Amino acid sequence: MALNKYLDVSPEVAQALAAGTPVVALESTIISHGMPYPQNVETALAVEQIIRENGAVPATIAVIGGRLKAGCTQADIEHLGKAGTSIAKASRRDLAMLCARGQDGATTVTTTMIIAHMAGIRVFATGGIGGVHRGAETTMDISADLEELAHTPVMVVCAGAKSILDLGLTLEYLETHGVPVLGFGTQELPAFYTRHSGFQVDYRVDTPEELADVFRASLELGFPGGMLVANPIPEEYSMDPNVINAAIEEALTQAKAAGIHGKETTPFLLAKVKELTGGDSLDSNIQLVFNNAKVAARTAACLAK
Ligand code: PSU
Ligand code: MN
Repeated sequence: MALNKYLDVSPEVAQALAAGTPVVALESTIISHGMPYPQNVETALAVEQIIRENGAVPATIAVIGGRLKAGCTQADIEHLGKAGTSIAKASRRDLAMLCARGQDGATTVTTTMIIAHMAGIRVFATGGIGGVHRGAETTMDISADLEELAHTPVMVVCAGAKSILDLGLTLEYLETHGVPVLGFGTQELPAFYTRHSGFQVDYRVDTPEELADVFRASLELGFPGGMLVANPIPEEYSMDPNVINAAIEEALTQAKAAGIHGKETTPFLLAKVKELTGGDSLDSNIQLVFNNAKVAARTAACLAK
């Protein structure tokens, strides 16, 4: 297969793809912008290990020196983790610039999907996706992640979306753009730190086998888009909704007062929520990513059969 001129697939990932071994993509904005050092690096490496334990090969995705990496080395992950927010947060519109200039970029859900698809990777695990922001009816702040889900055939396993977003409008947008939203073991959209949002998803699916069957059917139908799997945080790690919602409200107020906009909004809100809840939200965040990695690896394994 002729791969893209800017793409580097790591030897291990290339070998797995050639052999039909399951592979799971992982994003890197969660490393650079989503968590502090050194927990970000520890978590990224632990997630790779969980994917291996569940029968798949991990492919952490990033842009390094203008090269689209499908399969980062441990040194790449440490670099992304240490550099943190000094690395560009790379969405679809940033990729050409980073490639042309030979620069580094941390990939969001959007660009991780793009690069995974270029490499031939079907399943991707993360924490949370971007969505329609609260107040989007005037700010028009809608994450490019939703558009990418409509256009790129990769299954994204997340823990739902944080209520820094308007979850109802996010679901409406996904419906309009033809993106199936599957609840894993639930009919309710989970709200990242908590298992409940009050919003219903399209379908409840209870096993990785069934997730693989639905995604295979979508590919066989020739649909260009992806699929969103919403996997609730395990009960024992979920947060008190009152605590987390109060932190989110306060973070939104501070973002507005500080005039934060554009690509800074999501990292600002995530950092504030973390600050306001002490270490608790970080612990929950790490655990839900582990949980998503497990489901993604098992689904990739079923898809590879
Ligand atoms: N939501 C989270 N954690 C994250 C992100 C979102 O709970 O780390 C990151 C992901 O990389 C996602 C990006 O793709 O933020 C969305 O940014 P924006 O809202 O600017 O599209
Ligand atoms: Mn935005």
